[in-house]
Amino acid sequence: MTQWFTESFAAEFEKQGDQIGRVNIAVFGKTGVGKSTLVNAIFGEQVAATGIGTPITQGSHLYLDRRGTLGVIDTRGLEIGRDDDEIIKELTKAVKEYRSRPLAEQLHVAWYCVRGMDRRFEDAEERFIRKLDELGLPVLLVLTQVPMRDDRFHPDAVELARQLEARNLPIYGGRPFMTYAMRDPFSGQPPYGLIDVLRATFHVAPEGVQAALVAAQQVDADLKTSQSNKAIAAAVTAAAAAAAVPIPFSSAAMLVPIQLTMMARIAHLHGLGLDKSALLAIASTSVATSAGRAAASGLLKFVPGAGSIVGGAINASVASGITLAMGQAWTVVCQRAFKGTLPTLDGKFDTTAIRKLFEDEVSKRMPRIRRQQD
Ligand SMILES: Nc1nc2c(ncn2[C@@H]2O[C@H](COP(=O)(O)OP(=O)(O)OP(=O)(O)O)[C@@H](O)[C@H]2O)c(=O)[nH]1
Ligand SMILES: [Mg+2]
Repeated sequence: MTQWFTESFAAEFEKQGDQIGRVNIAVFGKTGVGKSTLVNAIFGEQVAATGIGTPITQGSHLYLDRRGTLGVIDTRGLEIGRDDDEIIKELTKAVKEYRSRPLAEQLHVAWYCVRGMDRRFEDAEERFIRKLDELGLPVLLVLTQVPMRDDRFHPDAVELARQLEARNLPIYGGRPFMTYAMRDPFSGQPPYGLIDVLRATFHVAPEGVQAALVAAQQVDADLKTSQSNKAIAAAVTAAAAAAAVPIPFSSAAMLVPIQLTMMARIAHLHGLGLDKSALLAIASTSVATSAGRAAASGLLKFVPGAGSIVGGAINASVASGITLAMGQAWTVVCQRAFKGTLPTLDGKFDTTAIRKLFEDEVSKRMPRIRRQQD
């Protein structure tokens, strides 16, 4: 049973990974402004600092670093304000070349970074931003390393932002985002503004790569929940449809692939790898202790309360109700995995406690379903 489950989950996990694809973000700005620091703060991995990556087109100074659902495009060896023609030439070539490729291969969003305390912004930078816009890339302008105190941004950064706004640049929102990406141990300045940059990026990214962005980012747990709710809604609809079809065998079994898809997708959205996801899914749905039971009897059997009401055929509202409860309970488990707050025992996941957590979350949502069945 565990093996069947693990294999099915792994297959579905891979499929969902392919479907989620990748979001590709191009990051520009002068050297040392904090591009890599910003990327790392939002995506949590040492993506931009690694220095590995491949030229995005032959002989190009534009490099693509790929990590799962995220691609970051960075310039190396060229500088804005000095080598603009070269960068723009390479970028134009890349954008054109990439346009005919699948969505996950295209460039989706550009961030242009300026250090907030640099009191100047060059015309060459403005030309560069306008060029990005002409190439069809949505542009976010980010002011980096902006000190903040008593809810006020540093006046010099405010002044720079005002000047930038007056340039009427083709940027999202018409104004820059104020950010501080990494705590400064000396001043104690905490990071801020990252969620705003992320949400704006989500807003301008093509719909087809939004899930990839949600999966890759590490700063906005709520965005992971809301995107998970979409996966749950799709599963609920599919479950109702499956239960509504009169078939000669248990409708409950029909729900298994639907729920596996849902669980795999939600795990991806929380950035959990296959090993961790499969382990948590097994712990949650108790399949590990139910060896010998036929797979066809469905995951529902392993959900407390559900087994008793699922004799065989189930109606559409029960099917959707249980799928909803499972999806929401699984989201709670994934949220806690993402935040690192799942119960552990001797440094490992406490599977008994995790099962109890999942079951409690399902039970909370079950009374309504039981009543509908009566
Ligand atoms: N405390 C703090 N330091 C920062 C922040 N942003 C950048 N820095 C520091 O500024 C320096 C340059 O940051 P990077 O992120 O490497 O800058 P970059 O734009 O990627 O630079 P290049 O890759 O050379 O183009 C590093 O020492 C960072 O630690 C920040 O938000 N807070
Ligand atoms: Mg860098």
